[in-house]
Amino acid sequence: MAISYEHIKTCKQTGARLGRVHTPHGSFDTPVFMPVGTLATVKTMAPEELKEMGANMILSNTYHLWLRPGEDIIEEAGGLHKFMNWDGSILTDSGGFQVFSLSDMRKIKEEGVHFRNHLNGEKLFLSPEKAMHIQNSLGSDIMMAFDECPPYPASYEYMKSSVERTSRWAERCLEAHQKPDSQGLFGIVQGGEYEELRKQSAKDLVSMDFPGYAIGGLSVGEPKDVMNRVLEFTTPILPSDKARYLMGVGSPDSLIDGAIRGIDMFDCVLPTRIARNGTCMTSNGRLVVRNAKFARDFTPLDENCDCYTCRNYTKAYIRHLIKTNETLGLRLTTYHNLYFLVKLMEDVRQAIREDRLGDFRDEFFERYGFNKP
Ligand code: PRF
Ligand code: ZN
Repeated sequence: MAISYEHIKTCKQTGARLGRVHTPHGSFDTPVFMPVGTLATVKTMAPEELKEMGANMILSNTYHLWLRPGEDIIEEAGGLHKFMNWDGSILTDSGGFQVFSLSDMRKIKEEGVHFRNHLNGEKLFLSPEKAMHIQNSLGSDIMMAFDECPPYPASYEYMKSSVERTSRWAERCLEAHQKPDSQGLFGIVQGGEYEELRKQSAKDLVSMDFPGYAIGGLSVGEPKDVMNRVLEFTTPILPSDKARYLMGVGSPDSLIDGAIRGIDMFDCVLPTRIARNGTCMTSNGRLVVRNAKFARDFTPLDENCDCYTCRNYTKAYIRHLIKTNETLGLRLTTYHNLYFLVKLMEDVRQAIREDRLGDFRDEFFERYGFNKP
């Protein structure tokens, strides 16, 4: 088995899990946040910088790499790790979600999805078999099953037929996967906000015995309490000796609330995306460094942060770089935001060790401003 989950302890105050995931490219402690490198690069960051800030696992995308440069070129380079000079672990999403969020004119059929290339309009087709073939060529440590992520809200009837198809597609993914010894394939639980369908989806996938499970179809516009409720009735059905991954979730409050509900892995473009328009995550909440009020602020982005950016640069300087479109500005804010989430997850793990994640949550929410009306 390429991927294994080692459970270390459960937080007595919250039930959150401390663990370790082992992959062919090393191990990482969980709960973990995985930076997103859609096009085989975490935008503006070199691999050495990701390593230095403590990231061991990154995410990339089947759909984008299939279109550009093509999985054949990456395979010829010796796989995605070699191609991008990253020797840590890599998880690739299957392309399903990107097809649903980026392209128009898609037709979902039993065999797969017909749609148009979001770059040039060319007709394309993606199926469970094709998504497995591409991810086998990329050589990621964790591959994701090809699923459908329906929009929110979706009717119970639609969601039911979608969940059933996603289960059939998951079977086909297992069947088509060529390298189970070197790449682990995770199943993706869907079902929207419907308890019965989430349970059905989880049961279907668990019976197929994947080395890990993701929860998809959340953070698609539903209120926060819906996400929390779905996690509360879904994670207990998943086997406790396998990793659980909440897809596309990366706001600090959701990372903590997800961990409390038994999630081990998270990814999101949020920290890197907002960094590039000059928004930073700090221990006192979000800070828009572009703001005129920082023109003469010669203090760091976050006085409680010891990242490379905060040790060396001021808000006034970073604001100037961002306002003048200097690339160093994007690099400094990206570094800080990723470091902030990597460090947050370290703090979450420490709080689990000490059985005080509930207290940690309350203090963090108070400081960050999540409790304000
Ligand atoms: N499925 C897949 N990738 C995803 C999602 C999903 O449901 C989400 C939902 N937030 C993000 N990325 N395959
Ligand atoms: Zn910092």
